[in-house]
Amino acid sequence: MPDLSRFPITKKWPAQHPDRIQLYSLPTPNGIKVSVMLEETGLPYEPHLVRFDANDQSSPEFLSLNPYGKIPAIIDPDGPGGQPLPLFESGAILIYLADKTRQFLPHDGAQRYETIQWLMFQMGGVGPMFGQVGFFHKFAGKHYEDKRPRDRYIEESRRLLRVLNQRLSDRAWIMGEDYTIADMAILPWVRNLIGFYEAADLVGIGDFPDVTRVLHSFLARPSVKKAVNIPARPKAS
Ligand SMILES: N[C@@H](CCC(=O)N[C@@H](CS)C(=O)NCC(=O)O)C(=O)O
Repeated sequence: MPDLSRFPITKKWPAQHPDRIQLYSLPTPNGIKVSVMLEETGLPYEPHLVRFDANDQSSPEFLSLNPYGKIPAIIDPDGPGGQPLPLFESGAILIYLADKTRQFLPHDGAQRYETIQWLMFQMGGVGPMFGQVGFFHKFAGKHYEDKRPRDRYIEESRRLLRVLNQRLSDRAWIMGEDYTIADMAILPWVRNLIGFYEAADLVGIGDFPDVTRVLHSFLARPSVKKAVNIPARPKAS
């Protein structure tokens, strides 16, 4: 049985199954990406809930794994060379799990880099811009009198949606017939923009029908249906 005791995070979130991938997360768009990948690949894993309402992400134990204090993060007890591998940043985790399982990312050739290109489009564009729409529309920023920052992020988000809509206009998934980690990274953010952030009208989602078509295909997948609630949030009392 692997010994994970050298990772301080296991003091706060003990591993019941140290032979499984340890997932530290919450079902936010970045968290869901990794839960979807774990469900799709069938890798055995143990989810641990990181509660933002308790500021768990800023605890010394969590920061020992990700000094940036953001979910998701993992420890794979069976990493390269059979040694435990701690990893944060959802894009890096997706590439790692894809390489480990040889699923959802071509192993070599041009298609590999094209898939990574779209993954980076999400990491550098979709996530940060949609996230700012959330801040200025739904959270603290909605009280700001000056609407120019909000409008800037709406415009940037529309620009990203335009690119996605064009890409998807003649494709089932971002990479065509093959469902990949690029879809797993991008679609949870579209779901969040029009769902939790309630920004569908604001960004004019009706202008991007191919994005919503592919979002529905994604949400219909059994693994996705399950993953959007992993790790389970505590029941409201
Ligand atoms: N680039 C990071 C971003 C992760 C991220 O922003 N996570 C958010 C939840 S979606 C978070 O942990 N926020 C808590 C905080 O900022 O304190 C990744 O993709 O993993």
